[in-house]
Amino acid sequence: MSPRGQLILIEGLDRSGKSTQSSILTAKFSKSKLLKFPDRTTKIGSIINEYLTDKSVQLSDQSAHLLFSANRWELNNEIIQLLNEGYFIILDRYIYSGIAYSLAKYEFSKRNANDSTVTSTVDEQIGDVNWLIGPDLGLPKPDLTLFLTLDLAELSNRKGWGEERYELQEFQTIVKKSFLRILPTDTDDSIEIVDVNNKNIEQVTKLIWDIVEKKGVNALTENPIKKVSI
Ligand code: 2DT
Ligand code: MG
Repeated sequence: MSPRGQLILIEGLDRSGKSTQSSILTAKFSKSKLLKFPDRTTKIGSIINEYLTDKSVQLSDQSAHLLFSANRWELNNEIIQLLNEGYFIILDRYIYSGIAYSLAKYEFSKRNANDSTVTSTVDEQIGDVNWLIGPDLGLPKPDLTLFLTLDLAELSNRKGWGEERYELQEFQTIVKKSFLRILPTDTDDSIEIVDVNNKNIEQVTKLIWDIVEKKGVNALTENPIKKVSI
């Protein structure tokens, strides 16, 4: 088989600049494609879009979680095919957003649960990382994952904030903690944390490109496509 393109994931909090950086990174490769998750243009993506933009839409946390994963599976074959055709694929969010946001919902509802209620409405699966990763097992694993992080104070000043479900300061604080808890940076050297505090777009672009070069994900590879596993 001829060498394949590489799969690069940019994760981060809302408004951390990940969409901007994903586009810039995509343009650095002559043969590349940017995929954004959730992909709101698919069948399942349209349900997710309704759920995110209309707070009256009711879905159990488990169903929402599974829909986000199913939305990735909708693109599975396309991702594999493009990589094998030599495309570099840049992902704007993917599996770690899936786990971190669901986990954050669990922490958030636990924190806000009224102590006087007899039964908790918190769904235990949503607090269980093993359950959360389950539906994503077997998806193509990124060759490199960059997690863009910044202080919550800086984040809340950025524009476009607060329009969708999840865009609450308190919730984002928990999302950040969840990401830092689930990203296996100690054991998995394909995952890097990028601190974007007090950095402009060009500076972050340079930081990202330096890592991409250092990790050798800027060139075609003979390595087989990895799969998400535990
Ligand atoms: P954007 O603001 O990037 O469009 O994301 N999310 C995303 C999940 O809860 N689970 C997932 O698997 C993914 C990919 C993060 C919209 C929101 O969807 C959340 C923010
Ligand atoms: Mg958003």
